[in-house]
Amino acid sequence: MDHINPSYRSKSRTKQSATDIAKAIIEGDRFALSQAITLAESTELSKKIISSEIADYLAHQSTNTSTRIAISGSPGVGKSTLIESWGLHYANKGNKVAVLAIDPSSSVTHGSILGDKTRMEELGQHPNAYIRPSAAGLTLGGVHAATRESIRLCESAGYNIILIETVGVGQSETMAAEMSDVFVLLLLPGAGDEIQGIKRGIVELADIVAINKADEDRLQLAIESAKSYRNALSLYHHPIIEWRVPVSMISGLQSLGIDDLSNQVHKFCLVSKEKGRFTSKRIKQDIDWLNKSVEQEVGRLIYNNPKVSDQLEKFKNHIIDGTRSTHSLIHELRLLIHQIYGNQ
Ligand SMILES: Nc1nc2c(ncn2[C@@H]2O[C@H](COP(=O)(O)OP(=O)(O)OP(=O)(O)O)[C@@H](O)[C@H]2O)c(=O)[nH]1
Ligand SMILES: [Mg+2]
Repeated sequence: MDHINPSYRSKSRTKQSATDIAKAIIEGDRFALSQAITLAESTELSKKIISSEIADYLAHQSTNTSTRIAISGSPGVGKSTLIESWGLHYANKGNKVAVLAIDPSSSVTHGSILGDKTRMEELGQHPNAYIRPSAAGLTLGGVHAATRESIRLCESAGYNIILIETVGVGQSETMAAEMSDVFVLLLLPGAGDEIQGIKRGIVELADIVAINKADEDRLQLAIESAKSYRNALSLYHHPIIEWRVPVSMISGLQSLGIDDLSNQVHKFCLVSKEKGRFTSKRIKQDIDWLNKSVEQEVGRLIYNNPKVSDQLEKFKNHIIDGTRSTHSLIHELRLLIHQIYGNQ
């Protein structure tokens, strides 16, 4: 069960300092962990400040040897069902498993992993597991930032297996790749041209491919698709030259092939560590994120500048009535921005 930190629990919410919350997280208090994730998801300035203080406190404290695994694939491919059986597999071996979702659609659907929790019923009750529903109402950048911070917070709380489910197609896969150590792509048994249904770029993100639902009457089809995916992937070079992307067959529903999948993740991390890529990839991910955040923030500031936004509105009308070329409008806008912020 959770540890209860008396100094943390005895204080009312408003009196809890960032240090109280951070200490409670380290002691394994799930409530404090959830509270810190909620703070990380907040757009309120005062909450952002507390969230940053917690993060800073934990940055000095946390020593972890976690594995961040992204699980991706088309809607309905069986990601949540796999996370239930894979998560249980890890949790039963004594690992602490955290499940997070990257859900850019959550502002519309209000957190679809909540629905998925029903597919993770047993895992949700396991003492070694923590499932965090996706936050609703965040912007794309907000989802990215909150998920990254949630990963860190879970690791500080001692979770060493982080399973990240991508929800929806497109943006969430890229985001997951930008914050995971291993990217697992799930595909369905089907003809070789199934690969066309998945964006080529997404296949190229994969470190491990698994043909899911390889059970019952789909088994034969799965064997054939595994073969054709292996052929297709043999033409492609993984960023780690020594790594050949494995294609395995699994069934999340019947817990088949889960050992094999865990072994592949383990092997991939070993190779990645041997090549010195594991840590350097995490550092690169953090630096890329820092750069991206600056771009977003600068963009937002410029966009919200009344001189720019007024001009932008006028320019939109020029596009609607067809009186000016977009090319020249962009040029004029660029000049205006340089005029306001200095031409460097
Ligand atoms: N036969 C079979 N069915 C499966 C398997 N895994 C999942 N399913 C079924 O496929 C459907 C979708 O499963 P989910 O786990 O919700 O799939 P998902 O990828 O998380 O779906 P989204 O979150 O909506 O993108 C459910 O009806 C599952 O019972 C499997 O290994 N074998
Ligand atoms: Mg799901």
